[in-house]
Amino acid sequence: MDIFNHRKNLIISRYETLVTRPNTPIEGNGVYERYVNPVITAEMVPPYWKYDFNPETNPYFMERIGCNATLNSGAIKWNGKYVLMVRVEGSDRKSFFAVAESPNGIDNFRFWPHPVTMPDTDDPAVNVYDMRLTQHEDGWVYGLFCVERHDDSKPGDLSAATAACGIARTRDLVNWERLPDLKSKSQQRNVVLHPEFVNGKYALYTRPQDGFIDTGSGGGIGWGLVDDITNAEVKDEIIIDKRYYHTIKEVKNGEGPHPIKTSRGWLHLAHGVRGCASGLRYVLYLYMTSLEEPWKKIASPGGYFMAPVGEEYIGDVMNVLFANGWIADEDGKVFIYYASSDTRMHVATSTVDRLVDYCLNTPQDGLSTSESVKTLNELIDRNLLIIDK
Ligand code: BGC
Ligand code: BMA
Repeated sequence: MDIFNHRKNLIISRYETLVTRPNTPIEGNGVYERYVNPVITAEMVPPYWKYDFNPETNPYFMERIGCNATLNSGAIKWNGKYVLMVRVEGSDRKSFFAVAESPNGIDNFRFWPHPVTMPDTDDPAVNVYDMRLTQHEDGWVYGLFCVERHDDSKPGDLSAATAACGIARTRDLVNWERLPDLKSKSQQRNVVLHPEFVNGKYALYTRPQDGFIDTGSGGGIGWGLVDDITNAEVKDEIIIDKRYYHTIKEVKNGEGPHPIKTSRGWLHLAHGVRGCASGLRYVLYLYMTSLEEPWKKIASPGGYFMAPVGEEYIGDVMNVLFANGWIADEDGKVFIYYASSDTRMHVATSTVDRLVDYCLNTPQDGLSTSESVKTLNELIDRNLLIIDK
């Protein structure tokens, strides 16, 4: 067989093996189950996105367009399928959005034929990433994402950037209407649209920041109301989940996907960041807010919910778990889609009941060693009474 056909068959069969391999859960701490395989990797992007399939123009069947990573994905249940809005990053460092769907949420994810063509505003972005999908009660599906541009006020600095929240909406996940970027007093990343109107207004989880990387002196996860989503402006922001010294969210935190409505309150998934000698460490945590007043925190389990393990530590940006998508099924099962080290997508599963139990019964962070030891001793003492009998 000639090189072209030999390589073409090899690449297609490797791809098919990867996308059809079954995934199995790993019994863990009881709060959630991880899975043996990642759900989407750069190798699972269709070969016809990477290779020129014409033997005349690509006799060696060489890759023409490289894919670097598949990460931080939004998620939605769509026509009975589990659908991810994947952040695909090319080998040129540009991210774009592409839809991948699975019949069961844990394996057999396949990309739709084309990536999303996201319209620009009149101030085009250099890079877009990390879309949160919200099926809003107004009938639209919204995608909110980070829009990154060079900071032209610093012409000599090629790393100077600004971050803003891009807003677009769709009825089919294919054709998108781009709305103006969010106007607010500061730069923004990790902005998320709440699925319901609150006092007749659109409600946003925000993350005000002083600079492109620094969240600055203020801070944490914010909340603001918007009158008109087609010209969105947050005038007043309050902080609903603060950062604290010597916690998993000392340096930054940000809302993940929009919260899940439960009978006990809104269940939130977020990321927390701390600095260490090897850079920033990103972990996931949960919290809950009141059903009636989603800006009021009612549960704040201490510590992280998930942190990297094994190969999750390794990738483009080491020591990072990041999640901006989850799906709650009608039967209460929850699919948590998280990326490891800005490289690949994974799933973890749990249930609304277990996650709410986790939030309401995990001790809070007492903010000091003494408090942590006190909390630990209380559990040990209660257990020893039972175990000794
Ligand atoms: C990267 C993001 C990152 C951000 C802040 C962007 O250029 O694409 O992944 O979160 O910088 O570090
Ligand atoms: C950011 C996020 C993500 C990324 C993370 C780690 O601030 O918005 O895009 O996963 O940093 O690089």
